[in-house]
Amino acid sequence: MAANPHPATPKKSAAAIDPLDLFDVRGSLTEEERLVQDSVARLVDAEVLPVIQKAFEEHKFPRDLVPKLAELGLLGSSIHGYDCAGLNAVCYGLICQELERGDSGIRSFVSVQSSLCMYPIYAFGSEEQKQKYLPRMARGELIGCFGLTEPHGGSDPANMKTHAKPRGPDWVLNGAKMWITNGAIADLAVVWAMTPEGIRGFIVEKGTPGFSAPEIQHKFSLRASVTSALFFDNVVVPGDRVLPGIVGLKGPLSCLTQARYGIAWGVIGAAQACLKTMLDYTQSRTLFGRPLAQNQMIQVRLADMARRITTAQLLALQLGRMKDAGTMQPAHVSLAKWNNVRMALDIARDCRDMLGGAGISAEFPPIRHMLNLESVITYEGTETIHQLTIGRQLTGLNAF
Ligand code: TGC
Ligand code: FAD
Repeated sequence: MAANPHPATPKKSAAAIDPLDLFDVRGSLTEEERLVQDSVARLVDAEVLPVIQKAFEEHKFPRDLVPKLAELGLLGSSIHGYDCAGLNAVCYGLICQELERGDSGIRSFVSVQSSLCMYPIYAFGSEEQKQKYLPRMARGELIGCFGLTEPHGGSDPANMKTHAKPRGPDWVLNGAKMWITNGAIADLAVVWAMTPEGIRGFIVEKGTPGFSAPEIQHKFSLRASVTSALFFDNVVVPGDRVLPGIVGLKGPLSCLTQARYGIAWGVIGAAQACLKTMLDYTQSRTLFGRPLAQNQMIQVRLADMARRITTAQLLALQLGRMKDAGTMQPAHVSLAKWNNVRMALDIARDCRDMLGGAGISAEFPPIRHMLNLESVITYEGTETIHQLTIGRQLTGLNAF
């Protein structure tokens, strides 16, 4: 028999390509980075996914997770010394990604503890402050929060009303902060206040007279995370609780750069969780005599999600490599936060729709991720703030 002149191209098994990692970002990771990702993934599968739906429905942060997060070294994981893990930026990104595959609220807890409370103490604190707070925060014995946003407008923190006046060796703090993650459960708050010299950071401990942190109830988003107001009524802060290493808006903004970096990775996890749900669901649901997945429109929508997740993954990995190389700038972080959160929110909304009526049930994760991502697109700089940051970078003109 004559040989077939057109033999079928040998097909590579489709199983060799991970639908949630089409361009094999994992193949570009070091062994340590893969180990970190795998250990956090196991924690999320074993400890977060079984409890998160109930926690979200009950509007309750699953606090039992804190010692487990600490045990894995996930609190202040990028800090060197002070009982912290000293991992690189890509590892921190992967930690955020896996945690947010579980829920944005759990990633938020770790973002705030690590990037917004431990980081400023590490970067701008005295040696005594670092020794006093960082090891206990790494062990999860102390919980921190970060007070920058004020009720009259968070996008423009330069227009800050909360102020601190010197009185002898101490400071007297007055004002209010709004929408503060971890506030009501925090043992300490890093609070930014206007002083005669400019904006400065203060460590305010729970129980200080005149300081209160009531929880904000009735949220439809980040329900498994604690969000609070902070009030300061003539709060006396001892002189050794001011962060000595920074004066000016650059202080809080550089903390935001750390946290926004983690968010750019984190939201990939939320999007992956939504796409995974749909890959399973569209295979098993039969409509018009065929699986939902066997419709061109459905495949186009799934393909578009995979395309957007892939570009977000490549952006995050390059951002992480730049951060580790010391070349990352705030505008890079703005672009990644904007692109990746928009990607995840659009995907979560589309997945919610493709589930039909079932999409409004807590039984399927997309609506929970979608509602969470409505906060994530607002906090750490709204989408507009990041667009204007890129615009300013491109044109050299300030449109804020
Ligand atoms: P601008 O003149 O641009 O900057 C003042 C100084 O800061 C420096 N700088 C930065 N440094 C580090 N990282 C950044 N991202 C920085 N952006 C600016 C800048 O070089 C300058 O330094 P210097 O030495 O010249 O003084 O300040 P601006 O008043 O024009 O404001 C710019 C703008 C609008 C981008 C900024 O105000 C902003 O980012 N607004 C958004 C505020 C925001 O994101 N708030 C977030 C609150 S925290 C939060 O949401 C936590 S949610 C956590 C969770 O649960 O996960
Ligand atoms: P505003 O600043 O009032 O903005 C309102 C609208 O105006 C937005 O759409 C914005 O994009 C738009 N806008 C603003 N300026 C311009 C402009 N120049 N041109 C065009 N449009 C503009 N803050 C903390 O300090 N610590 C925390 O831990 C923290 N956790 C949070 C947790 C949650 C769940 C949420 C929802 C928020 C949290 N925030 C926290 C606050 C968050 O950072 C702010 O909500 C955010 O920065 C926006 O501020 P705002 O809500 O006051 O909105």
